[in-house]
Amino acid sequence: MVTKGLLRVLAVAAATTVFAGSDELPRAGTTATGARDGLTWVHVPAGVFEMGCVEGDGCGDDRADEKPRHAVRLGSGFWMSRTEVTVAAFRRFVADTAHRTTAERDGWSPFFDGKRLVTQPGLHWRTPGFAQGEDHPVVDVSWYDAEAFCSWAGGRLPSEAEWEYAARGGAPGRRYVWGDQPVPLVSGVKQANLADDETRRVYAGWKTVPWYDDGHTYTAPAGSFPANGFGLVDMAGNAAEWCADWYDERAYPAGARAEPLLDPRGPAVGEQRVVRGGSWVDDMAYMSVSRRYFDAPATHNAFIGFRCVREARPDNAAGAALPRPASPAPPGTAAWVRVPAGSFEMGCVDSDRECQQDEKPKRRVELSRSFWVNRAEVTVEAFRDFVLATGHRTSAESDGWSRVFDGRSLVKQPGVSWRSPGFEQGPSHPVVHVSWYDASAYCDWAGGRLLTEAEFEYLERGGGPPTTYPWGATGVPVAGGAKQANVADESLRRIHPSLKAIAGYDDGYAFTAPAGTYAANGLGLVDVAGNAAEWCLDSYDPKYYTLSIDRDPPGPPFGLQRMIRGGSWLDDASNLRASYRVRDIPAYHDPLVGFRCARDEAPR
Ligand SMILES: [Ca+2]
Ligand SMILES: [Ca+2]
Ligand SMILES: [Ca+2]
Repeated sequence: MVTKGLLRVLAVAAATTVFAGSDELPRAGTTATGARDGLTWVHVPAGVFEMGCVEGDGCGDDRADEKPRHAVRLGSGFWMSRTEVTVAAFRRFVADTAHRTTAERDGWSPFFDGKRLVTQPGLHWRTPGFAQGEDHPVVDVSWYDAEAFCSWAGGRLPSEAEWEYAARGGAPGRRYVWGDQPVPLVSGVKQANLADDETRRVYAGWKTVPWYDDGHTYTAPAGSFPANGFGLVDMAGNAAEWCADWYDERAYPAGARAEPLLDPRGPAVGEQRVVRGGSWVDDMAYMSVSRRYFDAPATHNAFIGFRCVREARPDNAAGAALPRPASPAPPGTAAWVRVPAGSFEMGCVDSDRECQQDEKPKRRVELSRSFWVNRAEVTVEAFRDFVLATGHRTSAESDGWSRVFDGRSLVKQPGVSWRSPGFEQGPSHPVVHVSWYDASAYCDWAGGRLLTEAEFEYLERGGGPPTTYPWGATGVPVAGGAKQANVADESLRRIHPSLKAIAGYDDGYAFTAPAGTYAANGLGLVDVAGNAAEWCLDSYDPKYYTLSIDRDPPGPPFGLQRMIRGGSWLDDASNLRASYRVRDIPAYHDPLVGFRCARDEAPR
């Protein structure tokens, strides 16, 4: 059945492929229309070029990362979208995949007020803060969104070398896409949409290109300015563009080389992805073809967009149509428990001497409606169902690395993800190496949502009186003679002897344990304390408890970090306190943090 579906999709692609039946590689400059995306794609030939700072450009201390200039060989030609990915093309992608962008999940994006970026709720690719036509470049897209689009379109993001090669358009040694003139004009013809007189009309005092008016304050329709030697437009300005590579200021090889570098792809591990080309908000300082900059992959703003590349096989002009994942189905492996409405003391317990400021003041919180919650943390098996149904790619997989515990701290390691977590996990273990975005996408699919922080602490207290720990007043997770949680214990200390653990307690598991190995709490839930720590819905505000409403508190309206509660297999007593608040950026992933979902209606 899968094969039949694939054949049908390929047949559709073949019907719209310009080169169907041809064995010849396309000539440079040949164009084709993308089957899915509707974009125009240009064939860029293989070749050798000089990458980096050109003579006469200076490239001072703040641009040392553009040196030394060095030869690069791109071993094969490729297709590249002629323009930045447009709003229209992105809309087709979203209609086809129901993709929710990072900005949409965050619930906010930065708005440029003329001096600085101000976090503002409700901004995303559909509403970036200014009017955009369908033919404008899509912005407010993260690197993850860009990667997902390019994959859907049958390609990938360009490497940094491919991007610079494409931007140079076959003309060697130029400082700018259009030549060496430090003004975006060639024979009186305007060359790019950047910070100009139009920009200054809205953002008085902003640094702009003097005596230049390109007619656009914000983004311009893709292709409003002349194409370069390869037939590509807007390689300078309009939207800046995500590249595939991790940024490394020392990415370029030091010293003389006999041979050009072949198809460089950047480092395996990093924190920031390369951005190229400058945007509508940038002046000439960002317009040099060799200019490199970067942002964290979850970044989204009104300046950065992207374009994709595609392998130049003869049959790939329109993009190979990928097999669609099966349509989303409800999870079969997750059990749900109904939690009654009620009220409880939230925050620091009086007798607890380890409380942090953000756990205070303690207050009575009411949850006015019953809700449903996963009995256990979402398991590897349930998460696999989700991935098979939706084709979801986790943040860790997109990053190409996650963190492993080396006995002292969490260190980045390539190839680690939920599929390959760095230690043994069976199907009923809690899934880890998942970001808040992954958790949020899973709960959407499961017909639910993440838990609010108040709901989570309510679950931790399990309907009992307020105590320091979810299981009682003492730091050892034993109650009624039964072990209560998988935490940092003697099992873990047998592997890492110097580790801080709960002395004398042995829960039998060094890393994660199968869901439900320990006693259920008063609400019938397992592993609320320990095993995997759990992402919550709420953003973090250290003062939230002083400001919050006490009935169904929803969490702050927005923030840069999301809450993590409950402690993990690597935590000893103090991090397992029921009121303890941990948080991180939503793109964070490690071997400690998983999640469970809530829903307001009974699962069907
Ligand atoms: Ca402009
Ligand atoms: Ca651009
Ligand atoms: Ca343990």
